[in-house]
This record gives sequence, structure tokens and C-alpha cells, in this order.
Amino acid sequence: MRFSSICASFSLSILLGFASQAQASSGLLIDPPGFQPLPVLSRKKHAARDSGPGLNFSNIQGDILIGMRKNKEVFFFFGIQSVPTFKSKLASDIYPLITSTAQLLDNTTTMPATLLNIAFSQSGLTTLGVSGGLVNSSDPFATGQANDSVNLGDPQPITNNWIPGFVDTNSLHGMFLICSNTTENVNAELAHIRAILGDSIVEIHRLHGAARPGSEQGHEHFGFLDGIGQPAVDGFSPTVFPGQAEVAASAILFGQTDDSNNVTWAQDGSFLAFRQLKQLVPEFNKFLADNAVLVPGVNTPAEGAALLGARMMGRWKSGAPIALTPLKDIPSLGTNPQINNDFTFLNEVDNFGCPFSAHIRKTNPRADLTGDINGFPTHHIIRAGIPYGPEVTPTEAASNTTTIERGLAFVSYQSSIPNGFQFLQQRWANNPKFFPHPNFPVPGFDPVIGAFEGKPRNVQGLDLAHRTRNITLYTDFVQSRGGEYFFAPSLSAILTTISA
Ligand code: N7H
Repeated sequence: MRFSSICASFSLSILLGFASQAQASSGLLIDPPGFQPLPVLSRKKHAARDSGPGLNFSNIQGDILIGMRKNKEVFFFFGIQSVPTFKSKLASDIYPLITSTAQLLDNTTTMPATLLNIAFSQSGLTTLGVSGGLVNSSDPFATGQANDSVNLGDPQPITNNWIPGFVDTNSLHGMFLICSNTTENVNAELAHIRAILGDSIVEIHRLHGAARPGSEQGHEHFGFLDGIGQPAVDGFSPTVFPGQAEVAASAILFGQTDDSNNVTWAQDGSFLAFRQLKQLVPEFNKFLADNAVLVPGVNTPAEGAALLGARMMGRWKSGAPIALTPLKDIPSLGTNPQINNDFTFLNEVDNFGCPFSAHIRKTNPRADLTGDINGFPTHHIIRAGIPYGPEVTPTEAASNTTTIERGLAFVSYQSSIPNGFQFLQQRWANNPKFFPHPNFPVPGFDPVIGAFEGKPRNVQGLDLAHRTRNITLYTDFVQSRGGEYFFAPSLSAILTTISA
């Protein structure tokens, strides 16, 4: 790993500690059972876990490494109207408000009440005059997500389903991410920022996310615990849990290696893939009930419906991996981070436990590809999304029909969009031939996120009694409302490059 001289001054006082989640109680972050603990980044002296020079946590924006732990969040998408005013206000008034990883996780100070982060699209960087080879011109970050929509399997034309603000990739320049423990705090911070920036920006789109209530906290709208399959990042994660992939920081953060096509100003930044993914929850529940996987003498129809959902996902709603418990949910296997990733798929070659098509096997094939639990080192992402929209209403549940939009505000961080989000969606989830094991050469689409431009999708392995049978899904239970690719720069880059 390399340390730039700009960054070094920020990081000298911040070293990685080993205590567990002291900060998570502040309310800004949630702490559902089953999640891996976050490190405490203490100013007090602790030895770093890896022997490298360490990551510059004062320079890395706070949202990048913490995962799916936000309580309330607003995503505010904007276009820049006046470049000089925007730059000057960014440097003088916004920059001091931006939350670093060190600030968020430093146990020697009070955790900030609100997290503020910022990210820019390629057209935003171009508008601001930030030039110079972050990526090559054919990279999806450079061309924008609307131009990548065919690769992502979105139904065409995208104007039918996409939020209008995401369609025009030239006008969407940036996004603010604001998190707190209450919606009032989030709104107050947004109002503050808008007052600072005035007419220099224009709102393009806004999406409010919130952790689900009560015992559903940490679960997405289908009901599954979400955020436990995250890689441990070298130099950040305090420990590597059994079965957890361990990745170099360079998989997530830009410019961490000497051999990368390095652009110095961009070091410590990360590419952010945003997708507004609508979920048809009542329709999904009806599909599970109608196609329950019944095992005589073992499960009831309701348990059979849950088993089908678990086979689609690769985990039960509790988070328990079906690779460890194929027929019955054992919630304690989901809520214990020592156990909930402790499987490899290496001997799972008969579609009995976790089918090859299951969402978690498609998006993280573990030892399938390489025989090694770390899988393919460059195809890991940190997921940092949050559910949006209200709970399913009794009327929607009774009619098996979605009438109010809800879903996942999907966010992933990676050091390359083509290796990270785009690869997982296009090459794995949308590819019926992945992973081509000789027993099941065409396992079908990922039944959760696999997309085929809205056309019916075949999935193999859901029917336990006939494990080569294809089941055709006529409804996409997850539907794209569009999104954009952004770059979340380091704090030093915001001050010295973006604002300059
Ligand atoms: Fe997925 N879900 O709740 O149904 N995801 N995901 N995802 N996902 C995972 O491991 C879900 C989406 C990954 O390491 C779980 O935390 C939903 C996209 C990856 O074992 C659950 C949506 C992409 C993993 C869900 C959605 C991914 C993962 C299991 C959209 C990338 C880790 C819990 C609405 C292109 C796999 C967990 C591993 C896990 C759900 C989207 C990727 C329950 C609802 C778009 C890498």
C-alpha cells in the first residue's frame, strides 16, 4: 500500500484499535445481531492489524467502509448551476461538514449527530473542470449508468421505468448522502446545505431511506437480514470472521497500489454505484406461497414458502445460510458472525443445499471459482444501501399487489465499477450460464436481482425434489428505477482538487 504525502499528515494520529462497536449506540448507526463489528479508530495508541502503513481514515469519507448500518438516510441528487459559487462554498462551508471514517468511528470524541458525504458523477467532474484519466473513456463511470442500462439487463427504453433525473446522465452532477438517527436531523442538515449552496445547485432527485422498524431492523423489505455477507477489508476490519472473504483495501479504495493506473488526487476515494431498486413484496410473498417447497414430514406450507425464499436467496430470513441448514431455519446461525459466513460452497455441487443460482452464490461464489474462500479478489464490493419506502400495508398484503413504491436504495463501493457492481450484475447475476458446474451447466438467472430486460427468466435448483428443473419467473420482484455511478473522493481531494 502507498501513502501519499498529502494524506500522511491526516493519519498520523489515527491508528486502528480492536475494541468492538462502542459507537453503534449513538443512533446514527444501527447494530443488528449478525453484523461484523466495526473497528474503533482511536487516537490512543493501538497496533494496526496488518503490517502496512495503514489506511488514512481521516481522509476516507465515512460511508465507504461501514456497510449497511445507517438508521435514516437521504440521498440528494443535484446538478451544478454555478461552478464558481459551488466550488467556493464547497471549500469554505461544506468541506468542514463532511464526515470522515475517523470522525465516525473515533471513540475518543462524541460521534457526530449527522453523517454527511458527497460524491460526483463523471459529468459532475467534467463540469467542475476536474480532468485527467480516473478511468478510460469506455468505463461505465465515464459513460454513465443510463448508457450501461442494456448491460445491466434493464427493460428498454429506460424512460418507461427509470426516474427521469437518472435518464439524463449529463445533468446529474453529484449526490449528498446524509444519515442520522432521525428524519428531522437528516432534513435539517439537508436544509442547511441547500441554504449554503443556494442557487449554485438544483435538485434532481431525492430518496429517503430508513432502517425497518422493530425486530425488522437490519432486514430489507422481503424480510431478509441484509449486510452480513461483507468482505473484511485489510487495514480496516478488526478481525476476519470464519468464512469471510478478506480483501485488500485496493479492492474498495482507489489508488492503494503502486502498480494501479494511479491518479494521485483520487487516492482514498471510491467508486459508488447507486441503484434505486423497487421491490414487489406482496407479489414475492404470493410467489413463495404458491410454489412452496414442501418436504413431507419436515415442513408446513408456510415453512415451505420460507424454504423457497431461502433457496432463492441462499439464506433464511434470519440470515442463517442454507448451506449450513438446508431444510429448517436456525436463527442462531444467522445472528452469530462467528458462524453466519462459515461455509465455502466447495462441496455443494448437487443443488441440495445452496443452489448455484441463489443470490448469495451468484454474487459471491466463494470457493466455486478458485477453490479459495476469498473467491476472485477483485470482484468484491462493500454494500452500503438502506431500505426505502413504507412497510407493506394490509390492503397491499390482502390484494398481493404493490401500490406504494418501496425497495432498496442500493449503494456499493468498489475501486472499479467494471470489476465490482457492473461485473456482479452483468456477468454473474444476469448470466444463466454462471457458475457452469458440470452437474448444472446452466444454473439460470439470479432469481432475486438477475435481469433480462423484463423478459421471463429461468432458474434452476429451486425445486428440491427436481433439482435440474427450470422454474420460469414471469415477474421481476426487484425492478430497476435507475441510478448513476459516482466517485466519492477523499477529503483532501474535495479541498484541493474538486474545489480548486
Ligand atoms: Fe444482494 N435481499 O435482501 O434480498 N443480498 N440484494 N445485491 N448481495 C444479499 O449476505 C438483496 C444486490 C450482493 O457475500 C443478501 O448480507 C436485495 C445487488 C452481495 O455471501 C440478501 C437486493 C448486488 C451479497 C440480499 C439486492 C448484490 C449480497 C444476504 C435488491 C450486486 C453478499 C445477506 C433489491 C450487483 C453475498 C448478506 C455473500 C447478499 C438481498 C441487490 C450483491 C438478503 C433485496 C444489485 C455481493
